[in-house]
Amino acid sequence: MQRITSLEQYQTEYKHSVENPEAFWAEQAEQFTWHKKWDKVLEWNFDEPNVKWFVGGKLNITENCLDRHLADKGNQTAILWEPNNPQTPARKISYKELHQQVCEFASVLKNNGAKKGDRICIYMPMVPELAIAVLACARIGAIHSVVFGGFSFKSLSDRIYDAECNIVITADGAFRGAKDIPLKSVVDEALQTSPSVKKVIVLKHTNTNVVMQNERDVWWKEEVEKLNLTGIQNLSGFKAEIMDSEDPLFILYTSGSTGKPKGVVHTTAGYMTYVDYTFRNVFQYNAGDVYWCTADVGWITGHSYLVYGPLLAGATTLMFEGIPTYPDAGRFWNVIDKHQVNIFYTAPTAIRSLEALGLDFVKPYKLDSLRVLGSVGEPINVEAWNWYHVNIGKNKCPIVDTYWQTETGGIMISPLAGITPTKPGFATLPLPGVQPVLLNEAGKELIGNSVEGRLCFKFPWPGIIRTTYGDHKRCKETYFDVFKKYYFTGDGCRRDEDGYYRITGRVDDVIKVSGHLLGTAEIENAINEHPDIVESAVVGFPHDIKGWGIYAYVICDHQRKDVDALKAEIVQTVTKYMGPIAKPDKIQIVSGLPKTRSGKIMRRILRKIAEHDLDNLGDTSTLLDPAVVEEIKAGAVK
Ligand code: 7RM
Repeated sequence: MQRITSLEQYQTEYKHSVENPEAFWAEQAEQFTWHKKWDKVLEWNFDEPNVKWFVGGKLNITENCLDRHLADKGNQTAILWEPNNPQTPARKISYKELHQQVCEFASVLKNNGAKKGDRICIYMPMVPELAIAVLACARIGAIHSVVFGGFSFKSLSDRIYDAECNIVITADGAFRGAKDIPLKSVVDEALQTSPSVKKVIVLKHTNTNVVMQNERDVWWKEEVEKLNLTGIQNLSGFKAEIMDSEDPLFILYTSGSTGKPKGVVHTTAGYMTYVDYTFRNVFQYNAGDVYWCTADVGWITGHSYLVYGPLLAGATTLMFEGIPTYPDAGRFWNVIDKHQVNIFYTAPTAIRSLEALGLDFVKPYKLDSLRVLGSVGEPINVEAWNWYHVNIGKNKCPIVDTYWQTETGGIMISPLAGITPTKPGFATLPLPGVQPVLLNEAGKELIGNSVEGRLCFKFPWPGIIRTTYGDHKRCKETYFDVFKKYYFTGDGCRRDEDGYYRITGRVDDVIKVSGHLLGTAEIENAINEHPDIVESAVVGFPHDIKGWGIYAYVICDHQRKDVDALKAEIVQTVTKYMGPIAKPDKIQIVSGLPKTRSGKIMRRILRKIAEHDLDNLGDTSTLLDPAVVEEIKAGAVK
């Protein structure tokens, strides 16, 4: 499959994609294996919203990820797995082997009662079986809902409950650096409030002790062995279920402004076409390259650019179980040399934390296999961009700063590696098929360059969110009603004098902490689980490494003298209910919160205090009790 190779070609292709989007995307979708071609490329309106791509088409995405490559790439490595412990051998799984294992596990799912349309929750460590589980669901037409292994039982059970999953796929535990996280016991706790779950399939990985519940819990390995024991293979899973273009492929939960996470729904053909196109063009993948995306499959980046995008393109995708600082802060660079990685895609927060630990961890490594570097998840600051460019890319690797969201399915604004001239801090230009606009607060389009506003898209692309699971109204209200006729991202953005886009950050109540999108309301709910806390308000504050840190203002229902112990308990509570990623960095105990007369918390004021911008609190006269602001200012945590 060819790709864009010059800036002129990008410009021509962009123009074509805007003038004739249906022809453009149909050309991209031609290469795939279809059981039936589409009748119509696109049907859409942003009012309901209702978006359908490749209407009437029939296909299975795993035939395009796997079967399609068997003839010429059967023996090529599909997944290259690097374990948490550098002493454990790496694993190489060829396209042929991956195909076989996906088919086997698809049979296991069927034998355990799974069928097309079921929702299956996957809560696993970063091991190849995670990708196998994802693909096996897609093989049989079940809708996967992967929950990040760093989330705790409450977040997990909320997600299982919302999607009414009937099966959970998990492992005994996960290795993360020196730690060993007992995933199965978190599942057990979550399932106490998840009546929909009938089966739990457990992979043995850490050998942590687990309690297996009779009837409900089965071992992955035993279920696969059963297939072979019967002598005749159970072939039902081997044959891919034929899906409609618009059948849901997966649900992925993302944080929103309320405490309830939103189940973003992606469908089959559009998502497939979009992640394949963007993967090949943004990273400029060449046959034989080793490509490494460090994101966890629990996030959209892992779905689109660790599993689906690379496999659709027939690439070798590296999957890493561990963390950047184990056994030391040179691990990323060690893995790059060890596996001769050509394309490396990571997050600014990882770059900043490794930068802070010093160049001694970089120096032992050559890094000469690298050709392209990528960044995703939050704005990359100029300093981190330069450090990455000079010390990792040795001044010769283009950096693709890729802007996109869970809801967009794939990359929206980004350089094409080595083709689009880059500027540190800028995601640069929209990909073909992407039509960004900047609106002012009144919803008026800002025309021309050197303008700043709210980033929206005015035309659908194939990877766009279709609905929020079980609640279409929420999808409409969150993304399509804020500005009529536009998809609204929730991000602020500047278009500079050259027409280059620079994302300035969220304009709503979600914060990006170390690249993880967290809702302040969800964190508040977790804090409020502490028996002594009556109310809390969470805001973000700029953090050198994490991008944003979490600042929590809490009201305690009685005077506790042991303030430090109380704060430690709050941190523990959040870890227990939500997971360590949501731990507050700063906690301030207050007697009240700044509220309007109608009872709304004035977060603007709390944000300013968290940033120590005490002289610019704006108008506080509309507050119910302005005195509380003085108290909070006086007690602000440095
Ligand atoms: C892929 C992902 C989405 C939010 C998005 C932005 C922020 C992501 C960039 C970025 C500036 C980037 N999905 N964001 N990438 N901001 N430059 N290159 O992260 O759903 O988890 O988050 O992340 O605020 O709206 S996500």
